[in-house]
Amino acid sequence: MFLSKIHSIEDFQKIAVKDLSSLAEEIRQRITKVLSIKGGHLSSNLGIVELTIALHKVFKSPIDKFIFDVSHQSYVHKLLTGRNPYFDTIRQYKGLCGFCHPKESPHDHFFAGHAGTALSLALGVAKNRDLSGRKEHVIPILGDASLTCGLTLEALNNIPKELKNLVVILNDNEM
Ligand SMILES: Cc1ncc(C[n+]2csc(CCOP(=O)(O)OP(=O)(O)O)c2C)c(N)n1
Repeated sequence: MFLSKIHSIEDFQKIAVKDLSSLAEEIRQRITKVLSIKGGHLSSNLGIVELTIALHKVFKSPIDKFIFDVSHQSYVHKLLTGRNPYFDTIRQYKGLCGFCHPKESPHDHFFAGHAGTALSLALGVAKNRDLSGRKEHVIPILGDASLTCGLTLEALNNIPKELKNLVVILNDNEM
């Protein structure tokens, strides 16, 4: 059992690469079990398990900043950043939020919920980083639906003019 030992991102970082597929399976079971009772965005989260694990292995949250579009697909991120013990409170009164929420964790940088905001947000955050002389990564994580939003297309136009470095993750599941 790996998931029950994760109380912080540091606990996750200690897990060996060879054990990450077992962790992914535990995460899928946890999400399926809790959401079968509480409801929520099931398929979006089942579809981003390995990707979120990989992102948290490669980048160093919360210094590096993940910005999830909508953030309906952030449940795996919540489980990896110390919120597994409370995960069954998700979307309940006084429980975990169904989206990213800065009051919930230093790993959540914005309270979103609307589609199409992440790329534009990331542009602003990365510009602030550059103007402040910092070097951390800002990583927007988008679904393909985000590319139907004007705000995203506007950000795509502006990013090459404004930034030298931005890693953008597009999770294209054709849904
Ligand atoms: C402005 C706005 N319109 C509609 C919604 C409802 N909504 C929630 S998730 C979603 C689509 C998400 O698709 P995608 O970004 O491709 O991610 P996936 O769930 O497929 O991984 C929509 C339309 C929303 N959150 N915001």
